Amino acid sequence: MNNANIFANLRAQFPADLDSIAVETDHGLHYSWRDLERGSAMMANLLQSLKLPQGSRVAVQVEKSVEAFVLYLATLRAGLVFLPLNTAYQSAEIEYFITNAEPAVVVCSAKNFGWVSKIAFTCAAQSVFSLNDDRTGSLLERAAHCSDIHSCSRNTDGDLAAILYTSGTTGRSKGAMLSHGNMLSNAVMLKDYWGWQKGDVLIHALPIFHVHGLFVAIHAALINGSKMIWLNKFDPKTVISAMPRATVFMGVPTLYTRMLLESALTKEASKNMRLFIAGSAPLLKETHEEWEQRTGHKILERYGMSETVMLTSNPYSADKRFQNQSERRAGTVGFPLPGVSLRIANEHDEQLPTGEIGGIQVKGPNVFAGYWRMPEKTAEEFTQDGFFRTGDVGYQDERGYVRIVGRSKDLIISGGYNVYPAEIEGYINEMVGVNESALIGVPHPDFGEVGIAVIIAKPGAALKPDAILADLKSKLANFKIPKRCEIVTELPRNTMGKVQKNLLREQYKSVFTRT
Ligand code: MLC
Ligand code: AMP
Repeated sequence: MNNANIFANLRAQFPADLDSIAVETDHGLHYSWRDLERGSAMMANLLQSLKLPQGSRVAVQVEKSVEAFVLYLATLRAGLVFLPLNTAYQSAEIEYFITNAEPAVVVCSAKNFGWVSKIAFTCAAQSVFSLNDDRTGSLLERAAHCSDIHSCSRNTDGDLAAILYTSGTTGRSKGAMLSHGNMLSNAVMLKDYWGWQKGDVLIHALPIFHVHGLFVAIHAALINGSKMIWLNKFDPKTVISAMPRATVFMGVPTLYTRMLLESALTKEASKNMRLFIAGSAPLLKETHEEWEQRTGHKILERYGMSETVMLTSNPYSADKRFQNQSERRAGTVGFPLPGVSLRIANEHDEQLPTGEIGGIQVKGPNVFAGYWRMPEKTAEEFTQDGFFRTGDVGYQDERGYVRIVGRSKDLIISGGYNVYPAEIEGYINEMVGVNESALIGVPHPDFGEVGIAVIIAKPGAALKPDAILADLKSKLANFKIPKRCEIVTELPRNTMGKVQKNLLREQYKSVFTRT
């Protein structure tokens, strides 16, 4: 029987010449395919020496580095479950994830080792290692003593490979459980759908704790045996200067708008590039058009989520069989990918006619099994006939292109990161002198959308916006901090007494975009 372990399948596509370059960093380091093979074997042997039960979680909150990527491969290879955490998360957030997921192993930056290990050992973690972005830390020291030969764990399609926490509508994050089969089926299909070719080189400039940078980008490069130009942090100038040596780039819309501000972005600079892919947040039509004008390339926009990996995509190539469907259309996220069933449904989960707006529901081998230890929440998100309710709202036009027009989930997507208002409102409402708050998302030229907190004070209380923001900053990841705080005397409400966030969004919509 074939081994469904995703590492085994990615490894099978490494080039025959293992000494050729697999990863080149912006610091001038080169890693061969053999380095990835040996490094992941040593770390996998270290993890296996801990004799952990099947399904044990390895929680990782470290700065982006090639070694952190190798740790991801090693975890898969050892048959354990990878649990990546955003580096911006602070102690209360990390405490929640570790308490909820009960990882057996935690890997963190040396600078955070004190407080992270305290939380981890309180939650019965067996080992805590450090890993820094300068190739130091106890993980590498310990792995250096392990064998560089390792036989990959055997897994079935349904075995758990990763847990990705996505923020919850009630303020508590849910761990989306992704299996080897979910991720492998998506990677195999995208290799074909996006026309990956021999000689492709990917510029990797995204964080590696979310679906986009960790799964879509890394799996695509590895399954095609393609080299990656690896940037630990996104910098528009560095990406543009790497384009003559690369062919594929993936980014959230903010990365594209930031590159458009650079005069070095020209047709000449991008002439070696084959494909620019965008996703994780809506790409404005203007950005799509300006990019085409400046570079001659039409960005390919696709749509996905933590629970499902990739769901829809604009077409890669002009396929003559489908004359109406071969164009990358701005403002759309394209077609359901092969193997993905997508329907636009009403509140009774019934399919709506073409062109009508409804909830986007999906089914397919890429769709997750459920939320970690939340069977009721999982049941709520699936329909009777097994479709997953994405919480996104849209329609399919007469040619079949999907357009996302809104979200039924109260969510702000800022620079590609998700911010759930309920979580932030919960923190604000606990502050002394606060009566009530509402967090809304408004357009922003750099991040696409950002949060504004609209707050009512308790009678007699004098609230200071700066103090509120500083307090939030001391507790929450930086991207969740509202970019502005407004103190008001009342909030608009409907007849049921519910705050009408749509009216607030309308009122504040031009705060950041007014020139
Ligand atoms: C940083 N800041 C943000 C922010 N990122 N504010 C709002 N939203 C964001 N996304 C703020 C910080 O709080 C800080 O504020 C200031 O900006 C500078 O911080 P920084 O760390 O130096 O920022 P920078 O490196 O410029 O980061 C911006 C970014 C980054 C756009 C490069 O946010 C990023 O990499 N985004 C990509 C996210 C991503 O990969 N999403 C994929 C999800 S997967 P202050 O006040 O403290 O100075 C998914 C599924 C799918 O959605 O379909 O793909
Ligand atoms: P996450 O939970 O971080 O995986 O975020 C997934 C959400 O990002 C989706 O449910 C969508 O709301 C949003 N998203 C992803 N890609 C796109 C896109 N191309 N256009 C609009 N929204 C997107």
